[in-house]
Amino acid sequence: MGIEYPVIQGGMAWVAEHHLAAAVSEAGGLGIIGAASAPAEIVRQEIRMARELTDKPVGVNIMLMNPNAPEVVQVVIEEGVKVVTTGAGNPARFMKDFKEAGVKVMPVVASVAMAKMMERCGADAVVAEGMESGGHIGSITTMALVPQVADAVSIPVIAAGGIGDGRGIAAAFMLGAEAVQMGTRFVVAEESIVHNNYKEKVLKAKDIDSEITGSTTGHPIRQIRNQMSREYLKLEKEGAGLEELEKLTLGSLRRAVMDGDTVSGTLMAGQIAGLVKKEQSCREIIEEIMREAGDVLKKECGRWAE
Ligand code: TUI
Repeated sequence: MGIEYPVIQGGMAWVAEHHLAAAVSEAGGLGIIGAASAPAEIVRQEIRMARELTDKPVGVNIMLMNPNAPEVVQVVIEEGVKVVTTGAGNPARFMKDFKEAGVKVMPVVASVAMAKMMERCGADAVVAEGMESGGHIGSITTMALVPQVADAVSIPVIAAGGIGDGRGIAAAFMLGAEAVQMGTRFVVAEESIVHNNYKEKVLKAKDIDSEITGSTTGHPIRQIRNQMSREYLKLEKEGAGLEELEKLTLGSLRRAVMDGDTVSGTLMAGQIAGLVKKEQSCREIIEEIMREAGDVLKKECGRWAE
């Protein structure tokens, strides 16, 4: 991928716009623009604006539940983006177009079966994402998922979910990953456009402060506990229908990210938020975590060599 460090930034809806993606790439990682539910032309503009900020490669995350996904795929190809991650679904129907255009595809998977299917249909790598992650998640932890995926496929595995510092990177390597994807730590980056109220919630969160809504809808979402998550879970417990639940969450991530509404907004974040304690530039984050990873790996190797 032509990057210096094996650190990929999660393609977070509303959060992963051009400033953040360009800053991560400029710092030697792989910045990703999260297309989420944006119209394709907005994604085109985001790609172009990122390129004004960096000459390094920037990828795009395609959220497959977006009805506009086919148009976003075309824009990504037209704009000459070289690497794509996908989430919340199966990208098989786009694989032929991506291959023909020379785009590397790294689907996010939450199970071994999905990882194998993605390898069969031509994925260049898979992001094995555990349920410690923020946002839309599967049901297996990173610790259990990554080694099972690494054994099941021969393409590179990127670990995601619960990784927030160099110890997490070192651990991911031990589990068979060749790179990591981080989201929550980048939510509070200096270059992240996330509203300060949201950043404060992440910085103050403890290990147990997230919860999962939407388990009954088939789209479980990890977020920091607040009035919104409590109300949602209450409605779910009372057997509310999809329509009523969707009414509650309509625009709720945008409200949190853009308006700083920490009451009725959805504060997506991973379980690792508890160790994210300060706002830093993307360069500081990446340099710090790579130094930490090197330190712990050297220390452990020395211990085991004795
Ligand atoms: O996609 C994510 N995380 C996200 S997407 C998102 S936007 C959203 N907002 C409201 C409702 C739903 C989405 C917020 N966070 N992570 C990647 C990921 N992909 N996690 C789990 C999966 C996944 C799940 C099922 C990947 C494949 C899959 O396969 C289903 C199939 O079609 O076989």
